[in-house]
Amino acid sequence: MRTETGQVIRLADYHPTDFVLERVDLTFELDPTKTRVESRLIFHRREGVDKRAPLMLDGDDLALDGLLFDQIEMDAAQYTATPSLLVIRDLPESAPFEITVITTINPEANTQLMGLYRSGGIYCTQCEAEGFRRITYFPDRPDVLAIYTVNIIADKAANPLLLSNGNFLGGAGYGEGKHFAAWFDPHPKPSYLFALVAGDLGVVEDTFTTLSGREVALKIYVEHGKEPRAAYAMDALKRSMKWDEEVFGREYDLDIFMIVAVSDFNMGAMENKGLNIFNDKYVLADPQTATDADYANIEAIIAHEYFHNWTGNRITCRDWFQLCLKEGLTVYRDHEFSADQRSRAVKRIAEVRHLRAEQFVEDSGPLAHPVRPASYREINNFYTTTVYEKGSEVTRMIATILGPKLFKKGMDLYFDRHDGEAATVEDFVRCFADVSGRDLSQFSLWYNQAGTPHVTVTTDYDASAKSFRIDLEQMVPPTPGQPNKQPMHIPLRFGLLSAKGASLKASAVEGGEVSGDVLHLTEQKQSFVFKGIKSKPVLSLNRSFSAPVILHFSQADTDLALIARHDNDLFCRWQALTDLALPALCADTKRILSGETAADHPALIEALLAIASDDTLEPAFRAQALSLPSEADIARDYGGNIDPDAIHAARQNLLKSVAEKGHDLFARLCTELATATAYSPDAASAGRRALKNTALLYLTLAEAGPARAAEAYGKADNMTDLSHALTLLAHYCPETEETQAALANFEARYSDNALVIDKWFSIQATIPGTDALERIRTLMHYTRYNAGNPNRVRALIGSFAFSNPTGFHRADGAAYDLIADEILAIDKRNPQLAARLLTSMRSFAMLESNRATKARSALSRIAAAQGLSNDVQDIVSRMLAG
Ligand code: B3K
Ligand code: ZN
Repeated sequence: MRTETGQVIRLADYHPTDFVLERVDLTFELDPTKTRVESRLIFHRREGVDKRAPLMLDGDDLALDGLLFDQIEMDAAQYTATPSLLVIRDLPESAPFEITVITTINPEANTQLMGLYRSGGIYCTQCEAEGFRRITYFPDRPDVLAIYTVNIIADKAANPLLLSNGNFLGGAGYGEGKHFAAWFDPHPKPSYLFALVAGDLGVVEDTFTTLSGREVALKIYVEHGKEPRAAYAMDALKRSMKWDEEVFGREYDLDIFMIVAVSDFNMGAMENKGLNIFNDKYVLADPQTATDADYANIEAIIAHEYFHNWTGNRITCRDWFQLCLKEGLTVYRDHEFSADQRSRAVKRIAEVRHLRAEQFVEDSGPLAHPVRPASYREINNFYTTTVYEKGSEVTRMIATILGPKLFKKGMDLYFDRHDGEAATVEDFVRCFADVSGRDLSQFSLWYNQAGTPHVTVTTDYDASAKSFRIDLEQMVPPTPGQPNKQPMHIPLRFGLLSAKGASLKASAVEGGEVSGDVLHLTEQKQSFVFKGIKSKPVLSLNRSFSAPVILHFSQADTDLALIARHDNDLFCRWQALTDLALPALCADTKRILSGETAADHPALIEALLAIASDDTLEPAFRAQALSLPSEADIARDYGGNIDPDAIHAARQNLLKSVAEKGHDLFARLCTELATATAYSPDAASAGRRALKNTALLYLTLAEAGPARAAEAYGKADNMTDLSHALTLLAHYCPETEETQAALANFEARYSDNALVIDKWFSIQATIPGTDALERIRTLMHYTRYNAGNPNRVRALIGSFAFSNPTGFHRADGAAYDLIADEILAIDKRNPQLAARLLTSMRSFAMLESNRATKARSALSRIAAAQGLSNDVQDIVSRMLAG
């Protein structure tokens, strides 16, 4: 809705509704432009509430077509209806009563993709967070739980399929070519979990037998002809259902579980009870069209939405401030699932890379907010990496502090105690405090204090006393609205290594709490002293990234090299390589800026190649180790006054040096890892492909020509290899004939597959350099680009703005102008998409001053535009204020 000034909603103002909603009975008569919605609601006044208090129902862009009280038309004097609110007065003091609300809505015109809309001829809904109020007037908040019956009436030929939440009750003909279906969901739910789908789709069917022996029908609906591409999603769903039973003791609770894939969707997917709706990008896969990364994403998102059935649906959130209660916890669960299905260490490294690239950036900029915010103007702007990923890390820290047994006990208590309720973060934390007897009040600061804590580490070895001391000091930086912070409870896993890399036994005898291999930093400054350490040890700290903090620890390069070679924590081995590489890359950036050439880094390169050639390590890990810190990683470490061109040059230089020194090794890896067997998406095969393709990247660089990549493009028999080869050609040999030929070949081959053409868009959108902008302009006019489809926009404009530092931040600021124009145009149709795109500029203040000034003026132009959505207005004003 376009509101002039976004109202601020505060957690402190929470109070329950005046009326309790008991039952919801919805009837939809579907029509592309005039869908009639009749909603019968049974309410009673909550005990103790003022007898004259009116019933207030939320709306968004609605017109009231009829209002009945106990089946009788209401007197107009008894209510007031505006597009955003229906107020009904003079209602019974305590007896239950029925209100019938009739609205007519236009799904075809719904370009916001919130509420009921049409995508490719399919009716579908998206109600989280506040989309249900675009369908009918309703107490549209997550603490209003009710039991729903849904009747759907629609033209039978166009909509053979009529779906909603819960179990199917029955259906029949309805005359005039129409038919109807009725659905009943026995589980009380908030309106944001409501869903309806109607249309003509193909289906993939299977069944799952739960631990207690109930058979559940599984159905995945996709466009006709795409059924074979839903097989992997079905397999991931069954594995998710089994895993949740085995690891969390959670069984599914309806007779049927359905997933529908649609092509116009603002996000990845939505966990509507029993009827998940997915962006088709996260359902459809086959070896010819999906990459290993696509398969891994599908597995993770199918799991995530399924896991919401317990963490989100059975136990929901009291209010939107508690969003992390379902999202952070469910991300933690899907991370654990993927870690169990794949390689735990490699998964953890990928998670941390993502956390740092997205959440750490958010947490250090103008949009920083606590995992549980205290206020918001637009809730859709809080589906952030802080709520999701940092929320997951906070859950992980609870598991680290309590240990696996107590964590499980706490989760079980949470499920027992709060099933069927709308809960709070306090409810959740209390379960862990109750089972462990631990005081978690300081720990709870993680939910309320924004900003990534910095932990400074110094160590001292006293040879005569044979004691080793670790001194830690924490600092949580100021963030918008929170100038002063209190010390947090930071659990740091650690280990001590001997000079030969062997693990040393260590238990502290003085200082802060140490439990097992976890140091508990709880004060601003704290020391931990270990006795009986016979020789100077090397400290491996924050193992498996047990706490989402920034460590400042000047470890000697020799110590880092030792950790990289010998630590038994693979995450720390990867981290040590990163800690060797980042300072080198930052120093080279400075050299390049002052007109010098970059330095040689023999020790770093040797450490990288030692890992690359170690056949005892899993290939996926070796691939991760070989992929140097990204340009964005370097920019973060650089700390401010960022010149993306210099960073790019420094990184390219190091890549080339590694490529030259490792040429023979990379050639060997490319040959050895080229498999003759059929493609399989499993993690081990994907890891081998990742290492082979990383080796190919270095070979392409070393040989400075398109031959290798062009050959790989020609030979590729799966999308992972094909899109990688195309990326190498486009990014490293852009002006060559081979590249032009491959781009044209790819386009022609996949012209009928929008999801694959999205890859073609993003590969081209991320070609480094100032020319990128012209390329974007050209591609925007390409017939297969569609500014109304979020996937297309994200593939082209999103990839450019988020993932092409040299192209997007070109010094003349021209790309900022383009993005501002696009944001303003998209905002008129789809505010959520526009607001998300806008966050690509959240770190503009870190750029060198010329670019920062140009970015600021583009942002000011957005802020000054007329008729901005609440979504964009909220983000742009916070960015400019920060
Ligand atoms: N719960 C949804 C996200 C809804 C976003 C609304 N703007 C998907 C998920 O996190 O599982
Ligand atoms: Zn979620």
